[in-house]
Amino acid sequence: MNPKLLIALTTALSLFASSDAASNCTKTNLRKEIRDLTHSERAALFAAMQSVKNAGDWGTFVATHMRASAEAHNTAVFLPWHRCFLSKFEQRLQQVNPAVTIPYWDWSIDSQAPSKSLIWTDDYLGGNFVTDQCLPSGYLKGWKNEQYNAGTCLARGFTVNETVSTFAHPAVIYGSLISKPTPFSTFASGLEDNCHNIVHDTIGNIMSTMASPNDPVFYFHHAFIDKLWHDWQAQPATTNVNKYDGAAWGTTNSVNDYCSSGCTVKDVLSIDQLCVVYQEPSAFAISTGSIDMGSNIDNQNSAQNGTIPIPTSIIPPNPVSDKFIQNMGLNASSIRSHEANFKAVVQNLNQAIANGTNLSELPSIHNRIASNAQQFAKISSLTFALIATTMLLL
Ligand SMILES: [Cu+2]
Repeated sequence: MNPKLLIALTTALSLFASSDAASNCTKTNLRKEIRDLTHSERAALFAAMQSVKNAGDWGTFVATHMRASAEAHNTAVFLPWHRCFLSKFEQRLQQVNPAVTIPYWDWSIDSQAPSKSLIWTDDYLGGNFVTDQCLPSGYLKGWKNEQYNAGTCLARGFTVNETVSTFAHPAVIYGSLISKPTPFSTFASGLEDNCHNIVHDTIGNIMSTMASPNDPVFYFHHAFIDKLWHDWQAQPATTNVNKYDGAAWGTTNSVNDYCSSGCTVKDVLSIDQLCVVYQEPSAFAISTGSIDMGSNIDNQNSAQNGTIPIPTSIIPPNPVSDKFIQNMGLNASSIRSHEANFKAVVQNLNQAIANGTNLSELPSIHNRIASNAQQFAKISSLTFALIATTMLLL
């Protein structure tokens, strides 16, 4: 390659990288919505996962999570423990392929009909929520569980419950959870109980146990939970990034708390410390979902997934099953009261919709679209800088 071109490329790329993660990062772990990975990025991701599995290390992560059952759930360290866990797992994938990062699954895009998501196809995670048979095709073909029910098929149980619950709608997540000024523990316990649990419970099978990291969707789900924490931390005009407390669980906590996933809380409070950057979902990713995001996207929805109903009002998630609460050793009364509050928030929102508020007019959705536009502008300015520098040097 022409050395001048190389310098131009390096300059432009370093300008781009330095605008994102913390300045002491040698590389940025850009985490994208899973539907925004290219075909070759997906192939590289699942190849790295297969390699970690073949090397015998997959089960080590499952075991770490199982040991942390009481420590890392329904406690103040829930969010930092899992942020650290994801980072360690990402580092393990990067030992196989340094270019791989963990994508997140923005299940709020699919919230009104999660079993119809594009991610349950062979290009992504495969499906098999009809039987308990091993996945017959796709990247995870024939995968077996480790550490718990070891040797049984990796399977999902959507239809076991007959009624597939909805997940939290983005208008509710962004409008009522992310943008509300609350103590950390109020936010974190609401996020865990109202948004996080039902995804595990609804997907079912191994995902509704503490051995859930057996299913790669665990990592994509938790990356989204981690992104939502970051979204809350990044709210303008707040100091949310430094917030951490245990009041909601009646415990005294400090940022010196240690997480058995391998980090001290203060070392993971900001995703900058892990050199992670979350990219907002593209219009394409949003268009594949089952939420009401405005007429253009509704039309794309109908074209792509004729069977997905577009709601005229938001359907709140079902309460998680008693079995799930038992399996996970959780606190039923705390969960039930969070669920009741959340249902009331959804009912208020539905009332607003009935009174003429268009879902696409909600501030949350505008924010996300504006944020996509900003990213586009950033990438455009990178392209411009690249072209300009190249032309100067040639
Ligand atoms: Cu967990």
